[in-house]
Amino acid sequence: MAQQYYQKEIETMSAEEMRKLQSEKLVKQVKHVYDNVPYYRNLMDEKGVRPEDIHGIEDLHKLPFLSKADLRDAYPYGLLAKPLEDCVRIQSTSGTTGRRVVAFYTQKDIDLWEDCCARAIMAAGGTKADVCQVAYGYGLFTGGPGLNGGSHRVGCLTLPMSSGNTERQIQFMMDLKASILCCTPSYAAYIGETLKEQGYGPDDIPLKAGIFGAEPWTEEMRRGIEETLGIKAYDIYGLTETSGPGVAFECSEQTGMHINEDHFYAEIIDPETGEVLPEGSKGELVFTSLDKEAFPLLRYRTRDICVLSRKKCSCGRTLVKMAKPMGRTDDMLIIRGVNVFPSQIETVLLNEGYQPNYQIVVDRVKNTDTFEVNVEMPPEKFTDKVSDILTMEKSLANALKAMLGINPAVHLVAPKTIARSEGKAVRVVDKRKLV
Ligand code: DLL
Repeated sequence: MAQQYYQKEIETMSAEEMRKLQSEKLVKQVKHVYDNVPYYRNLMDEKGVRPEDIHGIEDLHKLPFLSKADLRDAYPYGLLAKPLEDCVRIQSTSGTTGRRVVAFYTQKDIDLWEDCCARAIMAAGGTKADVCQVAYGYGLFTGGPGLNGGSHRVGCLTLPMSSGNTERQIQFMMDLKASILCCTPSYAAYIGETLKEQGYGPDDIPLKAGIFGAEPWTEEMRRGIEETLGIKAYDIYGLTETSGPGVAFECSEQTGMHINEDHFYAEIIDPETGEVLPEGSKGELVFTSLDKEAFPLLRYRTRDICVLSRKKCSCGRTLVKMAKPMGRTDDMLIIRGVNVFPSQIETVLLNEGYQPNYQIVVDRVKNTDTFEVNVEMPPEKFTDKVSDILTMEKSLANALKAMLGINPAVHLVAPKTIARSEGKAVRVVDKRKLV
């Protein structure tokens, strides 16, 4: 396949030129943040570092880290670096108010983000002749809006489907001859299975490529999707905090994702000590947004475990590559594309009058995540009347849905039947083999 680039000059820039560009941007960005974000200014002051100490990327390690806890402390406006009147959009993660990340964008931030997604679409072979079906969720989640914007920039005919309603997805895909599908890998697999059940083989399906991300997926899953849909499946990575999808994207080589490092500088650190590790080491991925205006995070700890590589890539891009994330340093689960923390479940249980004796069981059946929460009935609520149990389960499921945004299957079990642990409680049983 002839290589297509959205911004060739940047995507194939020499390492020296890239470092120069990053350094120039970093110096400006640190000043912008120091002048406009008192929260981060305090962190810098505490560490005794001033904007004048940062002359380029070589000084990045002097800056303090930002973590999800900082985002929580500063919610909602504490990390905003532009007046609200200059902001045009928010996007957000799922979760409670406390856990929710609200990211702000100026128009320039949106432009930059959409450029990143356009690079991903063109790396997957997309051109203005393509019909791009965007089946990521639209709304607060960044998946739909991000890929939608990227698709427009490439000039594809964009089908803004959002997720769900699989029958309709298939109808539009077939009738309008969608050639690129953007959604989570588990939804792609589900769409593939449904097409197969309806009698469509890979040659009957108009798709040529898929851009799948937002959750971990394996090489086996990739092969399965590629075979069923008759496509090449590309990985895409991102997080709400840094803008959304398109922080990194795969090219035809399919050996890791190129990081859009002219916008997001990546470091790998030892999660225990914070020490910056050399290329090729496994550790926590940390991003510095080099030119975002409204919500510029410096040295943001993603909690994703990853490895970076600067090996030459056959696609011609010189952008550093990240491996598929290999897990997380926290207990966040991604279930059906939604970020779920066990502590959120615990909060609901306590609010609803239950003890925190519970276990979360996650599995993947027919490429769709299943999500069960087994909870002990407290002795004072104990009943063996089936209708009462069903009512209690339903009410707890509703409370969990309200908190998490996805529906668990709740099973109430008799008091003292969930195994007690002598060490760390095993709260999560994840049967999906994702890495
Ligand atoms: O998932 C943004 C996104 C949308 C990425 C569409 C790709 C496509 P959040 O909901 O904030 O944002 O979740 C971010 O999801 O820290 C990773 O743990 C995980 N993640 C995202 N992409 C991948 C991927 C979006 N390709 C969190 N592989 C991140 C594995 C991924 N994990």
